Order: sequence, then structure tokens, then C-alpha cells
Amino acid sequence: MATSATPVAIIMGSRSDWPTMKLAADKLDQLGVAWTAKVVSAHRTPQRLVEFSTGAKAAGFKVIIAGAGGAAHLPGMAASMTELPVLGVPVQSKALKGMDSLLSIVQMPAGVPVATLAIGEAGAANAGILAAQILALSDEALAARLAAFRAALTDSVAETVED
Ligand code: RP5
Repeated sequence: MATSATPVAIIMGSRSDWPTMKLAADKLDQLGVAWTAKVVSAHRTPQRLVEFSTGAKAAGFKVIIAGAGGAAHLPGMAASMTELPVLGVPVQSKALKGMDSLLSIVQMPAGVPVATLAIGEAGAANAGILAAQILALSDEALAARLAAFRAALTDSVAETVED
């Protein structure tokens, strides 16, 4: 696999996960962090999962955001094949509203961690921010952009309830 300067890989179990996972990409865009996204299904494209996960570090990625819904094995399986940090996003499923996704992702056995985010859009957005925070540990310019992002968030919260 060719080396890449793109630090964040966003993978998801289905194209149908993209409306949710796009919120992670939007936050990375806002913070000036490059990303790439691809559909990698643990169940439908297992060989693609193996190739991506085993090659992700050599490809230059630093953080993997993995979103899936239902029987959501993708983040855990990806984590089993890479030393890169994996941020798992439980995509909200129709049948069980994402509780199935959450429980499939969160309870990893000791030794193979997945940093599990909230169900759905908040989790995806926070995965983007958390990936940026990890990268900011060794990137002062990004750390400054994150500080400005937090300050703007604080400024956006009015103390009063009047219009
Ligand atoms: C999972 O199954 C995907 O992550 C998705 O959330 C869910 C449904 O996929 P589709 O049937 O919409 O392709 O693998």
C-alpha cells in the first residue's frame, strides 16, 4: 500500500452509514484535518477489512474512525488487526435504535480497545473531534485550532433564555 499523508481514515459498514459518518468528516474539515472515507464491511467484504486494517499503519493513517450499525463488528475487528487507535461509532439502526450497534462495539475484551462514542450523529461528530484531539498531541497548530473551536462553542451558549 502506498504511503499517505492523510491522517484519518473513516470506514463504515455500508454506504447507508455515510449520512451519519459524514458528521465526523465535517468536524475534521472544520478543524483542518485531512481524511479519507471508504466502505469496509466486516460481514460483506471481510477480505477488504483485512487488507485495510493490516495495511492502515503502513499507509500513513494515524487514527481510524469506524462506524457500523446492527451487528457492528467492524470497529472491533479493525482494532484486532492494527495498533492504530480505533474510534467506534454505533450507527443508529432501524430495528433497535442503535442499542444493538452500541453493545456490539463497546464491550471489547481486555487487550483490544475500541474507544466507543455515542450512538448516531453526536457520536460521529465527537469521533471527528476526538481524532483531531489525538492528532493535536503532536501538532501545535491543530491544538490551537481546537482551542479556538472550544472557545467558539462556549461563546455560542447564551446564559439567558430570552431571545
Ligand atoms: C451494517 O449494517 C452497516 O454498518 C449498516 O449500518 C447496516 C445496514 O446496512 P445496509 O443494509 O443499509 O447496507 O453492516
